[in-house]
Amino acid sequence: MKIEVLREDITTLDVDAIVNAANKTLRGGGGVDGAIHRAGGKEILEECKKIGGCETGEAVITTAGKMPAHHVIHTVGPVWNGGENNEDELLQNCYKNSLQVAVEHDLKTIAFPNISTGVYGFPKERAARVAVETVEQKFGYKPSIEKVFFICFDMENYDLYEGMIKE
Ligand code: AR6
Repeated sequence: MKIEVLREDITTLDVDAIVNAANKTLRGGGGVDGAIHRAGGKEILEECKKIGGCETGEAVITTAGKMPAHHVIHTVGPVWNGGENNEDELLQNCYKNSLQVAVEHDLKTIAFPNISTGVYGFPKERAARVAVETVEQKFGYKPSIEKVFFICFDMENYDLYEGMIKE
């Protein structure tokens, strides 16, 4: 079971599942959510509509449509609100519940974007720490996952994750 940090557009990856930093409506949006819906096509939105919505910290799975990945796991990150409003725990839940969904579907490879660090304003270093710690802990219990990719779109996140993984 390995962790790899990549600086890529998540929509191009050929993995079992890419994770989407969605919103509660699951109807698409900007950032990585917009990129995923654009690249995957309308099938994703159709499945999302059937699911209905998703609470913060929870995760649901759909097809990846036209993208090389096989599935999209949609999770809803917390909106940063000063740091004393359960943001860390909710972000942790995003990673835990996405991994849980992957395991339930017997998926081996999963790629995460830097959830909540764009529009939702979560400080990048703190978010990276939560992401890495959560995934590393979870590894011990989840043998069916072989590889987790942290996909960093900007150089700041890439450097943060590279540093933490080396630790
Ligand atoms: N591949 C990988 N990462 C990306 C890509 C991409 N193609 N595009 C952006 N990122 P954000 P959030 C990075 O804002 O903060 C949406 O409107 C980006 O650089 O996409 O969780 C939803 O509908 C950043 O590091 O998600 C919600 O309303 C990271 O993805 C809201 O934004 C997350 O930034 C969610 O906000």
